[in-house]
This record gives sequence, C-alpha cells and structure tokens, in this order.
Amino acid sequence: MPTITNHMPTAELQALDAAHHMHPFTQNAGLAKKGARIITRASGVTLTDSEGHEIIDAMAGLWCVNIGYGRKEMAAVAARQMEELPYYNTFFQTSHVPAIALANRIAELAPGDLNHVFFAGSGSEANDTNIRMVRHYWALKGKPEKSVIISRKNAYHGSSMGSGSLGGMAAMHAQGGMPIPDIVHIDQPNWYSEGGDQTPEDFGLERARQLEAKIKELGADRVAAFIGEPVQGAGGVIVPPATYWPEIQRICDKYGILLIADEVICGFGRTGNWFGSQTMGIRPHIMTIAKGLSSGYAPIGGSIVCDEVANTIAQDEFNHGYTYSGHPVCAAVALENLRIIEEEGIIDHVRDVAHPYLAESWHALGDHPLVGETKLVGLMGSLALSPDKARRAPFAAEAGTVGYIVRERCFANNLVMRHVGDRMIISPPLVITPAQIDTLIERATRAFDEAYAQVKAEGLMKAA
Ligand code: PXG
Repeated sequence: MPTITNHMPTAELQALDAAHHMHPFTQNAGLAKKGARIITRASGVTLTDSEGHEIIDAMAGLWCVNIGYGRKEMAAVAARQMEELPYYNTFFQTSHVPAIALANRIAELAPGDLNHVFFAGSGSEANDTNIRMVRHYWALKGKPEKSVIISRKNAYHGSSMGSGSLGGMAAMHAQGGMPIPDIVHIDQPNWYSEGGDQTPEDFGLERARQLEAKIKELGADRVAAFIGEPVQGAGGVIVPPATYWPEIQRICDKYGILLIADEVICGFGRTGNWFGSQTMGIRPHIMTIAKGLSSGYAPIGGSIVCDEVANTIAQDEFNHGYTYSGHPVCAAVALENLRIIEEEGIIDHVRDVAHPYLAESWHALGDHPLVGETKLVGLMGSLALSPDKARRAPFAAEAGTVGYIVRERCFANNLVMRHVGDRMIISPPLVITPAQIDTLIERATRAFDEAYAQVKAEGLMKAA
C-alpha cells in the first residue's frame, strides 16, 4: 500500500476512494465511475482541489465553516488541549474545564432561560437527546403518555434513527424503517411551491394552524413537543411567511407543548443574530446546536435546555449520553470559535455589511430568466428556478433536473452552490467580504447564463 498524500494524481486518489470509502447520501456505484472531486486545502472562503482549481465555497462546507477556513488559532488551541487533556469523559460524576467553560459560555449567549447544555457529537445525536429528554420530562411530570413529537414534512433534523424520524424527508423514511413511533409530520410553510393563490400571510397562518389541528386530533395530553428549523436549510432554504412562527409560538403556549428550535444551521450568526430564534422571534424550550458551534473545525453538538426542563430532568438519572459528550478538544475548539465570532464582530459583519451587500445582487438575480423567487436571511439564501415566474410553475421535467444543470455550471465556474430539487441555495462563510461577494455573483451569473442556454437547447424550459 503506497502512502496516500495530497501529491498523488487525482485519478489514483479517486480510484482509492472508490475502492474503500462509502460516501454519505451518494449512489456510490455511480460516483466510483465518475470519480469524486478531491479537496486538498482551504483558506478563508476558498477551496483548492487536487487539480489546483480555486473554488469559492458558497456552502461553508455543509453550512458550518462560519469563521472561514484556515484559522491558525483554532489549530493551536486543539494542539494545546490535546497535550494537556486529549480526552476525558463527563459521565460518572466527573467534569473537565473545556466542557465547563463551553457550557457557561453557551448559557451566556443563549436567550432567556436557556441556561443548560447537554453535549453531543453532532446535530443528529443532539436531536436524539431531545427526543428522549422531552419524553422523559413529561414522564417525570406524571404524564408519560405525552410522547408524540410533531415535526414537518421536508424538515431535516439528522440522519440517525431518531433524528431522521424527526426529519420529514420522504426519501429517507423510505429506507431502514423510519419514522420511529410517535413522531408525526405536518406540512411545511413553503409558500412558493405550495401556497397556490393564497397570500404568503394567509398561507403562513394556515400552515401554523395545522399544528393546532394535529394537537386537537391527537389530544394535547399526547403531545410532548413541536420541532422546527427557524429557517429550513437542507429542505431548500425555505423562509416561512412572517405570520408563521408567531402563530406556532401561540399554539405551543396555549396547549403546553414544548418548542424545540433546531438551530444546527441557523445558530451562531448565520441569520444575522446569534440564533435564528432571535431573528424569527421565537422562545424555544430547547435549541439543537452543532455545525457553527465549532465552525466545523471539530465535531460537536448539543442541546441548550431551559431551566424548567433541565431542573426537572435533574431530579432523576437521565440514562443517556455519548462517549464524546463535551469532548475536551472539541469543546476547546468551539470556545475559540465563539471567541473569534465575538471579538471579530462577525455577526455585526453579517448584519451590517455582508447581508446588505449580497442582498442587492442576490435579489437582482431574480431578473434572470431561470429564477422565479429570491430569498436571503442573513447569509442563507435561495433562488427558486422556474420556467414561468408569474405562475411560480415547476418545470415539466423531473424535479431537480434543471437544478442539477445549474449546479454543474456553478462547479465548472469554480463556485460551490448547491441545488435542492430546483432551488439553488447558498450559505457562505460569515466572513465573506464584499469583494468576494462580487466574485461569487460574477461566477453565479455566468453559470446561470450557461445553464439557461443548455436548458433551452435541451427543450427543458417548459412548465408542468
Ligand atoms: N439539524 C439540522 C437543521 C441540520 O441541518 C442536522 C440537524 C444534523 O446534524 P449532523 O451534525 O448530525 O449532520 C442538520 C445537518 C445538506 C446537509 O445536504 C445538511 C445537513 C447535513 C448534511 C447534509 O444540506 N444538516
């Protein structure tokens, strides 16, 4: 076996990758034929691949590299922590300084009485914690039958059995026996695709009131919690109408249902505040966090829990935890990340500089013949593709056909932009500068023009 390094030819790396590496959310047989794109290094907002291309990463990895790539302080903190205490657990009545410090810092940053943190290794693990925690909370309150969690179709909450069940992705539920019992889904607040002739405001209210109808159908004595992303990310950056979240909050309050905000993408500056719940005006009992907590430099997630739930859970042994709950290296890296965000004013940069600057050219892309709607909250954006803007009509081709063409043209122009079906989405590092935004938009515009030519040439510019 040769030593495998960055310096090997791409084709050799691709062959070795195909031989032994199973990729997530990928048809691996197809990828093996095509060969994976191999990323060798990154700095700021720019990736370098094994062919030497310099690519703007408008997805911040998987929505996580909030402070940008290549921050040496992060590496230094990780090295120092590895030397001092590379690992110890937080089970069996022990603790360590990185976990203590990070929990205290998160409690300081989180709004209201969200003062307690249960650590996990990822967003999926944290949402599995949430399922067990809210059910156990109600059991301790003498209401063990309050076990149903209501979520939404097209939500993404992770990929484990629990979190994948909370999610509302039909393609995931079709594999491996999901959802687990007592998780139900209502419709998503996607006005663009599902709002018909209603105003966004009426539609937002109607979709929120599905929660009330579902609670009444099941009985409030059966419902433990509602979970939602403040802005749906993986579902296509779907921004709910302004009427939606206030109505969800009212309903949760009225029926005594716990509200879980999944902040895995929205948290830590993405929407222009520390948390998406602040941007959308909601008061959750629990927040799920991961990704931007460490800017992806180390795997760490968790649940931020309000006083009432945490104090109730504290009365019993909660038989739950992960080997890497509060991992000292990951916790130290996350703390350094939070220091950088705070001291460099990165959230002010999002709100006062990057968002307004990007908003102008992002919304201008709405004039492109392929684009039917533009949305941008902080630095998460979407463009809905349509062959007929006036009707917000989908393409006659299979969903995602045109989105994939646009994504391929973006890659060819050294820009990582994702497609979810026929929605194009971005979530760049929060430190992106106006000059880098100019380059991003220049490449996107070229990609959209090329894609449009191809879509027309292939006869795909037809509405369903
Ligand atoms: N909640 C939300 C809102 C997420 O976006 C998770 C939970 C799960 O986190 P972990 O750390 O277990 O992956 C996520 C993750 C995509 C994509 O294709 C999105 C995620 C993960 C992988 C791919 O957009 N989000």
